[in-house]
Amino acid sequence: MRVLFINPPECAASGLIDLAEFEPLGLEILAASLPHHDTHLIDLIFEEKSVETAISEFKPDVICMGCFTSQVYMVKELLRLAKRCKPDVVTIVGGYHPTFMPGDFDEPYIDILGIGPGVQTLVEVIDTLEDGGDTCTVPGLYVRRDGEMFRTPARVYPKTLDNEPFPDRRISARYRKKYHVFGVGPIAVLRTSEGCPYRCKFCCIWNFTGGAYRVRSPELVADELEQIEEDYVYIFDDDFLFSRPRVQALYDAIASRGLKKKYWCFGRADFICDNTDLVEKWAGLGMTNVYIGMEACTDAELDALNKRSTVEINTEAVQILRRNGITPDLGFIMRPESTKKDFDALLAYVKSLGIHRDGYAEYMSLTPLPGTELWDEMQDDLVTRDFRFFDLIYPVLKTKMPIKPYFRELTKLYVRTYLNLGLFNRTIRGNPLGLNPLGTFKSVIASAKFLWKLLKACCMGTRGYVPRSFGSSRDHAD
Ligand code: B12
Ligand code: SF4
Repeated sequence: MRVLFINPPECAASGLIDLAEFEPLGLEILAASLPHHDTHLIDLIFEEKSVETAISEFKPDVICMGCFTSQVYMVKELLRLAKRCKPDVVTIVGGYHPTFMPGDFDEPYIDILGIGPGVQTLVEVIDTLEDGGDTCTVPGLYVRRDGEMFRTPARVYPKTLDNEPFPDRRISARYRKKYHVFGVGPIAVLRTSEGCPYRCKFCCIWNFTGGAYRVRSPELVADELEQIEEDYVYIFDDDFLFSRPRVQALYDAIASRGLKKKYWCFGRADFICDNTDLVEKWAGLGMTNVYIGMEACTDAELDALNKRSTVEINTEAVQILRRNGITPDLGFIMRPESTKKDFDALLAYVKSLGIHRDGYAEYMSLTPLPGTELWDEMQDDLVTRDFRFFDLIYPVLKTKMPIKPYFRELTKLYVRTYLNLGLFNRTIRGNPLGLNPLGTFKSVIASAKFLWKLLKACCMGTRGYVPRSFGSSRDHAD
């Protein structure tokens, strides 16, 4: 069968996509699982092609899209156009939003929803379609039948990722030189595990895999790395630094092959503090950046988020990374009840860490994404259900401070610690050989545009934050 994968363009209100542009790893893995079919990718982040043109060129039997929460309207619109243009094409959508909010896709132009991790599910769906069988027999789906969405039995997943194929990076070949993070690239992405053993209240990742944490064997990870041409590799595991024996085994497998690459990853502070020897080893192997979800600057807030870390541990982890020449990338979450005092305390904390000199920090507003514990708890506190605003920066929960002063404090955090001339400096100093000129240009412009958006929001509230492309369709007022 001819299967067209479409990666949607920028959808979130923050408009930050140019800051970091990655290969659509999920779609590449799905394409790799269909070796006996014709597969093709259109990445609308880089191409302004219409769905109609893509369909007339590739003539697909099936169109597949993944969907985060912020992408839901865009993905639906693209599938609506696809069905109008080719009524017999089978439209399938999977990923986070369909898994947690299947009702949002109950539309005549959507035929099938994939629930949870998609490899085995998609293989069975495509084979069934080819054989003219009934997709209602395939586990892990919602299938449109007689105008209703029919839920098939839940899927049982294998215990490891070892039988999943390596991503088919040929489908993204024509975009690969463009992939970058903050201008560093070309960068590839790699996934060695799926899911997370922790249970943070604001995170939907562990729920997406039904609580499971599945890993790929270190030797297979090294095999995949050997096939990656790029010098930079972002390890997309939700929590790469989790199990000491595994991080050691991955180090051994990669080091023994003599692979010379620069790595970025996500990791927890407690692991870094408990395993300084491994941090040192990975720094020697080429680890240049580690993103830590710091979340807060008080233990009480960390406890409330079920983060299972402390300020002392978080602070020490940043120092350990720095001692090993690794750039700390930090994420913080502002609560809706935050006051000016809380913003000031966070600013003082981040400055004490020296992030304004040689790291990155992002400040998010607590967002109850579908699939999180918060989503169930905080329905009454939402000020909007327009999912384009669920970009983790816009405060979708009722804030204690009025919206304009809230934005002023948020902007101050960004300006004082990140969105300043030091950004350019840090990009160059951190990765002198890997600079991707176009990526650097795009990320600097994206940062400037984001700063402008924040400044407008400080003066105009929500109106200043809304991109022009949204029209007047937002459902909430300041
Ligand atoms: C890399 C990344 C990005 C990249 C995008 C990379 C890309 N090209 O896809 C960037 C930086 C641009 C990004 C941006 C955002 N992201 Co992001 N991102 C991630 C991250 C860390 C990894 C994604 C990934 O590649 N995973 C690995 C691949 C293999 O998994 P996958 O794509 O999900 O695919 C699997 C399944 O979902 C499923 N599947 C996917 N598509 C399909 C299609 C079909 C037909 C089927 C059957 C199955 C299926 O099968 C695949 C294989 O198992 C995830 C965390 C995570 N664990 O996923 C967050 C995550 C997806 N992001 C998230 C969010 C909130 C955002 C932002 C809104 C804000 C932000 N600050 O990050 C923006 C929105 C962007 C937009 N355009 O609207 C949330 C989404 C939650 C939700 N409910 O939607 C996540 C889960 C992080 C989190 N902890 O909450 N992100
Ligand atoms: S926030 Fe990080 S540590 Fe917490 S559950 Fe999500 S991926 Fe795991």
